[in-house]
Amino acid sequence: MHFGHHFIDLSQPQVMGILNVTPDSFSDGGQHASVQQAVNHALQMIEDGATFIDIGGESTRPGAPEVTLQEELDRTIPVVEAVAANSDCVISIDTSKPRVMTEAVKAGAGLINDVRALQEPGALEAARDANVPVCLMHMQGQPRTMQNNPIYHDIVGEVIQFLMTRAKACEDAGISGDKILFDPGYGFGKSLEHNYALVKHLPQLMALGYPVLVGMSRKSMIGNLLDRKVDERLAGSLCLATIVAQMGAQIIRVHDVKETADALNIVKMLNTVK
Ligand code: 7PJ
Repeated sequence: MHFGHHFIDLSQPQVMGILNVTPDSFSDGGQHASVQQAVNHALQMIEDGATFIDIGGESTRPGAPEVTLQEELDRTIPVVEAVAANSDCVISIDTSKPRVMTEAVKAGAGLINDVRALQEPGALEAARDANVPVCLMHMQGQPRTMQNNPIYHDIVGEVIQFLMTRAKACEDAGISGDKILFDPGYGFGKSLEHNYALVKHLPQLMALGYPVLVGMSRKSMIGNLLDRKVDERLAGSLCLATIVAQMGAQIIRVHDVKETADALNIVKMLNTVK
């Protein structure tokens, strides 16, 4: 699949490293220091085996405050520019705001990753004009309140229905089907059982024919099941990454790139050995 000027072979699972550029993710050193810190982190993740670097300036954790357009531009664009200038990875911009999509792609991003699946006004048009692939993610509700008693009649069917509807909206807006990825949105308005049903039945989502991106790294679906704090979720994260890679998921979005790359290299070996 083409991501801007990069071609990435999605027949083997790829690692996407998470680069948060929210203020709480940096020690206080001002704008330049934080950009340099972000670039160093990105370069380390690339060395560790990341093909994609996902840059996000809006925290979508349950209860996180909203961020203004200017703030999000100020956080993300200098980092996109600096990572693009210093590396050869595919930069993904994690945003729902059309202006951020446009500016990030101008600055070198090759993928738009939108947890709101291009539902914000102007987002479909911005993504079409940016002419890079888009990852459409399922979410029930809004980040602030999405974990308050999420309800589904048929979790897998409803997620599939939503993503197919958004893919149709994309194609109607002029975004071709070969530029679309799907993501079931683990942790976004889902109970523990909903999340694990979406792991178990991921092959149903894969069968729709769009490449699948998944993000489960360090999430509550691990912490709540195993009673582990955020910094104790590596084993659970690797287990889930391995399971979905074995099912054929194409892109795995993680914090712990080196460890995940090891796990995925074992899956790749099993995919290739005679
Ligand atoms: C996801 C994401 C995810 C995609 C976040 C966190 C929350 N984008 N952005 N999929 N999660 N596509 O990493 O804990 O699961 S932010």
